[in-house]
Amino acid sequence: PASKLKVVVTRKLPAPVELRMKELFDARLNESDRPFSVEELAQAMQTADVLVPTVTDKIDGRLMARAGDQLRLIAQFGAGVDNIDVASAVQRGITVTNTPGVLTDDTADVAMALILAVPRRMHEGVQIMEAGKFDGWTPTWMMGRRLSGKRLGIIGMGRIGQAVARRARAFGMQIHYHNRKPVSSRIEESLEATYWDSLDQMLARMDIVSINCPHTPATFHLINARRLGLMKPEAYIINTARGEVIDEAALARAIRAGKIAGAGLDVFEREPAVNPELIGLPNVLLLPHMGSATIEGRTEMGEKVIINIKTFADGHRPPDRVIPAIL
Ligand code: 8YV
Repeated sequence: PASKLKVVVTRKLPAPVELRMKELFDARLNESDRPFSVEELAQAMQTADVLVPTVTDKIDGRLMARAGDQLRLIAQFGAGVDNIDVASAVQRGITVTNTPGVLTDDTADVAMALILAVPRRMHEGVQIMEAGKFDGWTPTWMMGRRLSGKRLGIIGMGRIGQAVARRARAFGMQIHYHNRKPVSSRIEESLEATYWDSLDQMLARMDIVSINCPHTPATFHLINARRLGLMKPEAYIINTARGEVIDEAALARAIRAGKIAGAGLDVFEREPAVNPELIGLPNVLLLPHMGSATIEGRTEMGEKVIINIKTFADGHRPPDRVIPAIL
């Protein structure tokens, strides 16, 4: 029964989630604010029936090889599961679940905030005000770029990509997208979205590019120096997905060389490290991986983790099982 399951949670979660976990399971919670070390993770995998990791826990093949036979479920607190070697988990008969859906709107809001803020030079404006450097309005003061009528190219048209598209349409943008395959014609029509089979061709024509795909072997450094070179010099790039999708060093070089106009980034290749070449630029707005950071979202993510664990413990297929083939 669910009540006896030993559930190890690697990070501090919202209090109501932790409370519920303690009621339902033999829950071992992380009281500290720091992540588990590799050894602590390994130990958790050797003793827990269920592991609840987050994006900051790298559960690779080596760690997976040290898992005990009792470990049956890895219930990720998060939508992206690129920190987990899902294929080797499944090979070992370990089910992996995630928490999609409940963070869609929050993450799309942050993407839209960056889409609004970067071309309109918002954070440069904030810096000017905070430095007391507003010397008065002039007709050419702080001119940015208009959004309406511009082309937004979304890479990855899943739940979050579509939510970004809906928001951008309300601001008068034209929606274009690249995906492994086109979305249904119903969705395409409702968004009046144009599908590009060729990412290269799409990139060359977009005013803003938003990354909304998962990080997989196929999307690692999808945006590299060559592809940045295809973009218009007036174009901006926004990333609220995973840092690894962009070659961060190449992005910094492209921005500094004026090959693209700027970037809004919520995620980084080697978090929490940020390429120093990206810091301090007026046309680069950086956020500390806060796309899903709302009280509501993080609580609902925890509730989803609990539902996945309970369903699994009751002998049923958990609602958010991750299937490696579709990654
Ligand atoms: C979380 C995320 O902050 O869900 C994801 O994939 O990136 C964010 O919502 C974090 O990853 C939770 O593990």
